[in-house]
Amino acid sequence: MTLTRTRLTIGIAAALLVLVTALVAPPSIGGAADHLDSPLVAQDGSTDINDVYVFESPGAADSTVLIMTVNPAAGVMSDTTFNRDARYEFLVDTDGDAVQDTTYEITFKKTENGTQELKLKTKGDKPRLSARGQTGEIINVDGGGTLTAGLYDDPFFFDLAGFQNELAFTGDDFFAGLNVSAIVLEVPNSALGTSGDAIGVWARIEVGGTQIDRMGRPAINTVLIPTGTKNAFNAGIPSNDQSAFRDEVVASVTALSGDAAYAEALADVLLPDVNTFTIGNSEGFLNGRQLADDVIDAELNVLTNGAFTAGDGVNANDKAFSNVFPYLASAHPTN
Ligand SMILES: [Ca+2]
Ligand SMILES: [Ca+2]
Ligand SMILES: [Ca+2]
Ligand SMILES: [Ca+2]
Repeated sequence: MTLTRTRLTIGIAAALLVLVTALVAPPSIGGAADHLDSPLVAQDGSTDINDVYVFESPGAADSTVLIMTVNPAAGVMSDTTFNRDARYEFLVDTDGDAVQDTTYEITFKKTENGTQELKLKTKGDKPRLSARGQTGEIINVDGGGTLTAGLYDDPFFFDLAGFQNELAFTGDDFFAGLNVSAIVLEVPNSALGTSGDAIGVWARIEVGGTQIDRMGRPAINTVLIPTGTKNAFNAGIPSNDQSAFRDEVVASVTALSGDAAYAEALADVLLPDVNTFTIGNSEGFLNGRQLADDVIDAELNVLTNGAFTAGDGVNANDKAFSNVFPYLASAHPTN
């Protein structure tokens, strides 16, 4: 390695370390995809969105799968139940203005005999999907599709300790053995639009009319938004992202890549913070996000403008994903 490249690598590591040191506070799980990403969400895991996935159904090319996970380290640091006062929402923009045209809202009742009743309803101008059932059940959706909610293996994989140790990655998956609570909704493509259409998908959680968390792509808030702005980002809406958070994203990407012009261009891709997805397209990230996508390696590469290519050494989840609904791996044993 030349001296220049060594300096560059050290510079990137130092820049990342500055960001990480600034952004990551105890508990140490902070700094993951979107686990414990702001002071507000860290108070209650059941309203902390960890990750959002959007992908073509492996079993049915005419269907799209939407997943959100909450309760980081469920059963250890978080509860294993959903918040009965919260609205869990998947939002879908079908006309490119980063404003939702259809919202799938899931709500839960109190825990009885170990399960919670849940209800799906649709708001907006697309066909109405609705469902009612219990956590842990596979529920048929009226209007087409399938819904479930419950405890699963955390599908996110990342050498978080290595990241926090100046990118000294050892390939140790910090999330191995940990669970999350997940909501999995598979919908007919016809409910979203026409095959080939580009849509934007994100998730949000509201309690009592206040938006606690929202997320599109992984690690946008965690890595690119400064600590003092994280609650505001989570309270924001994608259609305001360019005006409200562009300066922060450009500053962070400039620090990581050393290239202000590159940062300006990338800010046009990263904001608004939605998963862009082409209906009927089976590719993964950045076309939506599939469970097995190594999004951390992809983002380390993109954010450093190709300077950091090694990845974190964790290339897959600790448990195999399934090709059938709900696609997630089963929960690890809990005590
Ligand atoms: Ca979060
Ligand atoms: Ca729209
Ligand atoms: Ca896992
Ligand atoms: Ca990786």
